[in-house]
Amino acid sequence: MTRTVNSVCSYCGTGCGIRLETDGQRIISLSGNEQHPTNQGKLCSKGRELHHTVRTKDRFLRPQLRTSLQAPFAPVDWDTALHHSAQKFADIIQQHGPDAVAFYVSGQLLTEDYYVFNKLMKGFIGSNNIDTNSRLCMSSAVMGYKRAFGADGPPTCYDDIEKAGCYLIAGANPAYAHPILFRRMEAAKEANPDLKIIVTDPRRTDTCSIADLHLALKPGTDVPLFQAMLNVMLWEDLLDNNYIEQHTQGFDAMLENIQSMTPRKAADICGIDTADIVKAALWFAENKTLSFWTMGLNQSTSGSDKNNALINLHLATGQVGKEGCGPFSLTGQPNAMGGREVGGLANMLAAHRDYHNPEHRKEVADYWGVDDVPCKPGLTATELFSALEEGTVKAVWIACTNPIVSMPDAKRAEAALKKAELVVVSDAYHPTDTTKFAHVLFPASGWAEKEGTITNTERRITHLQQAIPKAGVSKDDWKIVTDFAVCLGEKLGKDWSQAFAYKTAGDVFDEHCGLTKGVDIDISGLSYAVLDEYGAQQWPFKKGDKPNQVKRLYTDHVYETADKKAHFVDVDYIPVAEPTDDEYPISLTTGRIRDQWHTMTKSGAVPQLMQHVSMPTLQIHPDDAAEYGIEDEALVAIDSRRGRVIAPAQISKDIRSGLVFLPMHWGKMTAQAGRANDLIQTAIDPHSKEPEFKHAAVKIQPFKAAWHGMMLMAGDKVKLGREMIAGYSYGVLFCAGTDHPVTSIDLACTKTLKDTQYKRLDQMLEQGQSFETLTYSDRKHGINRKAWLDDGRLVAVRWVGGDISEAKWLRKLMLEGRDVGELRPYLLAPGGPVDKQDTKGKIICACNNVGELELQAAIEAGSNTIEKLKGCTMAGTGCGSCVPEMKRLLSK
Ligand SMILES: Nc1nc2c(c(=O)[nH]1)N[C@H]1C(S)=C(S)[C@@H](COP(=O)(O)OP(=O)(O)OC[C@H]3O[C@@H](n4cnc5c(=O)[nH]c(N)nc54)[C@H](O)[C@@H]3O)O[C@H]1N2
Ligand SMILES: Nc1nc2c(c(=O)[nH]1)N[C@H]1C(S)=C(S)[C@@H](COP(=O)(O)OP(=O)(O)OC[C@H]3O[C@@H](n4cnc5c(=O)[nH]c(N)nc54)[C@H](O)[C@@H]3O)O[C@H]1N2
Ligand code: SF4
Ligand SMILES: [Mo]
Repeated sequence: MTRTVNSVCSYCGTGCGIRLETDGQRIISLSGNEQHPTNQGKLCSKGRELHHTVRTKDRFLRPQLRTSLQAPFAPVDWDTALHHSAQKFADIIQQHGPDAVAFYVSGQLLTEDYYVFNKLMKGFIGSNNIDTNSRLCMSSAVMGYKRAFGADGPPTCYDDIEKAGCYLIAGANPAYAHPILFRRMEAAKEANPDLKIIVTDPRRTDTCSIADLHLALKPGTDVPLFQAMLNVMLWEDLLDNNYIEQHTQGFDAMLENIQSMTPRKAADICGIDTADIVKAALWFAENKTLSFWTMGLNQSTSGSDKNNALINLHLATGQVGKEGCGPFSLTGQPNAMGGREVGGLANMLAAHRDYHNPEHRKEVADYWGVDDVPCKPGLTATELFSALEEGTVKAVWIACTNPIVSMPDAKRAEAALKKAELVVVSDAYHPTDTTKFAHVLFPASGWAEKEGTITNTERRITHLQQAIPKAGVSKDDWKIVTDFAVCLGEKLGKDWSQAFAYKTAGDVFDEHCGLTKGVDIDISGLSYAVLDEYGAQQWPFKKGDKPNQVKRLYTDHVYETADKKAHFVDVDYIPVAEPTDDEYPISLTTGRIRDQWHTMTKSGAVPQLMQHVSMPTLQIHPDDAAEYGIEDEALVAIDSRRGRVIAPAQISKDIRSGLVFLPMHWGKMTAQAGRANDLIQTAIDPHSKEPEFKHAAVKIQPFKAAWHGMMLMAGDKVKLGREMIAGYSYGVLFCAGTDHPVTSIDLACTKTLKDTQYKRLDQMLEQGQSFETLTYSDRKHGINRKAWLDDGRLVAVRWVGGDISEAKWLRKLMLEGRDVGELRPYLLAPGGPVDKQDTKGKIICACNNVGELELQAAIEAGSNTIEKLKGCTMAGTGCGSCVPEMKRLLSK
């Protein structure tokens, strides 16, 4: 007996609908939901593999407790774990007050989870010390919207994609970060070749494959660019003066700043052509323009100002609240929007209300049945970690986020957690880089195991149904909070059981909906029943509203500000916080790759997703590589004032000279020396408190390794589990994973390995099994190679010393899984057999396992269009995420 349930992809903010077929125990199949308006059945490479992340070896099943960070964890029952942590929280609150404790939560929690965390901290513990990883992500966009419209309301919808005449994609790489939305943009461009597409990004990303104009500006210079564009529009008389007069405020006050930013001056600051700025301005003003942006604008010490400088362009041209245009901030996490709605940030109250407004506080307090809610802002993410380091906050509960990888200046984040008296972590996986710093661990039920709602980028709320039983004794996050709340109340001599008496996630949702009554996000007309009957719905959805009634906000041009007008914000150009100098002459930026999700606790367990990019590589321009003596694929040491990362170079003209790029995904557990946030500083935007992840000053030099090696492993036979990789403390271990089902690990070290260390590595890999082994060693040249064979098939290879690229053919051999037969003598010898060439090359299409070399061969043989290339190689016929890269190969 199988049944089908509705769910949503738990990766990006696009919010693709998913259908899961289940037999009640397992997920039997996963597919895109054809009925869901967001994706109409499509899924990207990550979404398609989501079911492979639910029952991995490191799924976290039982609560764990320890008294000190040195002690090992011991499994305990829920009561023990809850009472222990509640007692500690209560002691600290009684001794030091409610501001000595904090919650650090996540835009990946479901709205129901988020709501109860927020209610417990703000309404019952009595502090605003709850912040979320959305601080690292969306907070500048929230600030931008609030300053312009008086509320955090993204006014647009996905249907505008087909109705626009121009896109401005600013500091965003949707080809990687929002693939299904990008598919829709690609299709719109194909259907309407007149559609103008402008991309602003210091790197030529795959998103540029559909661009008519790419402005490769210097990091952090977006404000002057937008100001100069407005200046051009003003000069060319392209502004909507009626709109400005009737519906906005603050235009005149910013004129001086705008008029002094000439295109030439901006071109100088941004490092781009004057003519391109003029072109972008004309396209923007002469067409219906939809602007998309994400972290290239938000993650900056001038993030809020970048947001408002962009929104100013929309206000000046009257392009808000109308079809086919408007400012459209893309949310990163699946429920970043839901978190904003429940007010899960330290400077918000619940349901879009303000903590400094006494009326708002009273409304919320009355609804929750408490005397008051706090009027003092809470600590934001980086402030919270500083307070932990200083000792003013003594206990923290971290839920659904992995800050030891994702916070700027990661070593400081480690120091902060080490200092805390109590660190509670609730996660669906263990170990993670953060659980290593915890005293108490709560196992959370994961995606597909729980029910709830999330809100996507276009304000659309989808109901996720539970598909499979909860892993181990894990509980839904909202349930963990509820149980903890009752327990904490008891310890404080209070009865909170009525306030947290929810039996189901639906009870929480109904309460949340009730609290939104009368505010801009009013969803008092929603319930699970409505969502199940009519499908996912956008907010607002008032009592009495019809399904699909509201698509866009501010269509009446009445805003949520006190004067009901939209506000221009006069901003100044503020350069990056840590300018490059003689000692640290290179600018570092960080971001995402196509097939990994954040700190890799989920996507890192899926071999297919390791194929596209398997290591944290440093993207660097050929001129810089030449200047610093760095060769392609050779190891580079990247140093900032805070730390060092070692990564292989990937020389590419797609990045500006003077700038290097590192992916954000790898932490200590996945790459000992590859954690990008060891380099990033904690400088924040003064308004949004969002960190400057997109720039740090660094220096680079070739890394001299005593040896450099590679481990290849066939996934199912032998494995260095994540735990073992973490335990593998000698040398620099880059990364685990790659060619399915073969896993590879890149090793490098400044010291030569001792025989005992090799032995330990071998034991970890063999795990008591016996294999046929072959060895080849040449001490003089630091060569130490070993191959493991099972029934004649290659299952693992250690390749240390000599030319590492020579080991690549072994990957292929392993992948084929055939008897090595007559190749046996050549396996480890220098030179190898003659026909060892890799015929695939780097995997481009993860769905159909098609490599770069195969695509090149097909192009040379006459497949000169995307359609022909698809037909002959099958690449690009799965999720389509690799089509931009195929186009790039074609254009080469
Ligand atoms: N595959 C994948 N997709 C994801 C995620 C993931 O982990 N993996 N995470 C999700 C989340 S939470 C988020 S927030 C989004 C983020 O989505 P994006 O913001 O699109 O992704 P990033 O790679 O962080 O950054 C985008 C681009 O900003 C550019 N940039 C850097 N500095 C500047 C600057 O000063 N100005 C401008 N104009 N551009 C600049 C970078 O070169 C980079 O290409 O992705 C979501 N989707
Ligand atoms: N250098 C650099 N750093 C960055 C960024 C950058 O661009 N550059 N981007 C920033 C941005 S935009 C973001 S959003 C953050 C993301 O950073 P994080 O939030 O730290 O990254 P995730 O890996 O998504 O962490 C989610 C955690 O929740 C766990 N989890 C999964 N499902 C559940 C569940 O149902 N319940 C619970 N309780 N836990 C669960 C996962 O195992 C994982 O440990 O990183 C930020 N850091
Ligand atoms: S675009 Fe991909 S990662 Fe984002 S929600 Fe859709 S399937 Fe998931
Ligand atoms: Mo994010």
